[in-house]
Amino acid sequence: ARIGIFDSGVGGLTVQKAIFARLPGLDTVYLGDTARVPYGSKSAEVVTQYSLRNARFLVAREIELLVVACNTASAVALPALREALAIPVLGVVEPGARVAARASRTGRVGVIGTAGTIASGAYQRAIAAARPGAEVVAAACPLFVPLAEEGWTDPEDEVVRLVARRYLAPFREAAVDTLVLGCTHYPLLRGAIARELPEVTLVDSGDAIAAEVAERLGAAGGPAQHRFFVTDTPARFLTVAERFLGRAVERAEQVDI
Ligand code: DGN
Repeated sequence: ARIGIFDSGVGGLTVQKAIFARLPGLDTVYLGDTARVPYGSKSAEVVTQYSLRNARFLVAREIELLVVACNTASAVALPALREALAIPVLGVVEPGARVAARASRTGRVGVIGTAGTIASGAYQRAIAAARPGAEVVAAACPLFVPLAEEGWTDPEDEVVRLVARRYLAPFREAAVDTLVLGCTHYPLLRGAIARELPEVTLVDSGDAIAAEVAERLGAAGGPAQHRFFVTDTPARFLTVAERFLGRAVERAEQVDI
């Protein structure tokens, strides 16, 4: 089986990493829209337009399932993608919300993401639907994205600690017991987030969607083929990829979509 994965850039490789871990024999085609990143600060209309383009590119590569790895795109573009495509489309929001709803003991659940993801209210609605009566606290943490790409993720680093403390203070005050990492980049900052919220269960939405893909497709026979496409020149993507994917990406093809 072959699936398509798209993201606004390199971040979706954390989702791909989670899919690799569960389904090592699955063929994947990854598209990072590196020419148009970031999506997190753009309007829902424009993110939807970019998402449709990404999806059409991948569908032409004979995929049987589309994974929207980008939380921002999942939050705003899923209905349009499902309407436009004839194959199943999975986004990260619903799986992440369901895992969090199940994991929480108190029903006080936090979610962090880009400005676009949080403003859409998609996680807040999905958590409330999965757990009626849940109290959801949400905050955008946009500076986590450049920190992760820059490789500033060490929980002991002074800058990382200050940024994390400032963003995560509302969750401490609200005494959430579960926090959804609702952005592709945040798993890299897991240690720093855990340092600020030591008692809180952290839910990786990438891991949650990987579990759902595994459930749908079952184990695939290897050896798997992986192809990577980007919309900017590949140099920066290739440099940053290993930190997100946990293994080097040797080749990515630039495409104009
Ligand atoms: N991939 C985006 C997300 O998960 O929301 C983060 C990067 C961005 O576009 N700002």
